[in-house]
Amino acid sequence: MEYLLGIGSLPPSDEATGFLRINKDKIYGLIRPVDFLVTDMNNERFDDVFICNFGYSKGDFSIYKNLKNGSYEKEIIPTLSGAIRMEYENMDEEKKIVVLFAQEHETLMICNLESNSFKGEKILQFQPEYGATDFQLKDIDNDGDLDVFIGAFSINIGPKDSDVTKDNEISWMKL
Ligand SMILES: [Ca+2]
Ligand SMILES: [Ca+2]
Repeated sequence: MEYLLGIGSLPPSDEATGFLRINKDKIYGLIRPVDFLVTDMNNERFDDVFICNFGYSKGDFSIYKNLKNGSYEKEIIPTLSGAIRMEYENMDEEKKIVVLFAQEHETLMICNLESNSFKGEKILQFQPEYGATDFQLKDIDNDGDLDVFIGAFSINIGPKDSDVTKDNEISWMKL
């Protein structure tokens, strides 16, 4: 399988001009998509796709369910802009989707499959100026439970414009 993700508008925008090409099929109308993950989430032998539609003021994290005829049906998990990265991992003996939202929401969310539909649960949230950019799930202390590394680019604004300072930060938290 070959995949190509097109962001559409690179500068901040709510234009739905992004796309994901899957071999000869295409999912159109994506709002600045920046990450995707392919998996057969309902074990029907047809791959479904999770997409981070980062957007600007609008955006979402969604699953596109494979309708087995070359088309996909979108189901929004949360309507929230800034979805930037996701991971699919075994947690508590279940496969779960973990999604990071930037764009002032600065939120880490776990999505669980309930009654054939995904529900997002917020597990961490930072200040709007946090500037989350990336994360990784690793069992850092070898206790059998995944922990999370979060990379952030925060902007601390001082009393004058000239006092703007920028810091890079990596945080580590137990999930
Ligand atoms: Ca499927
Ligand atoms: Ca651990």
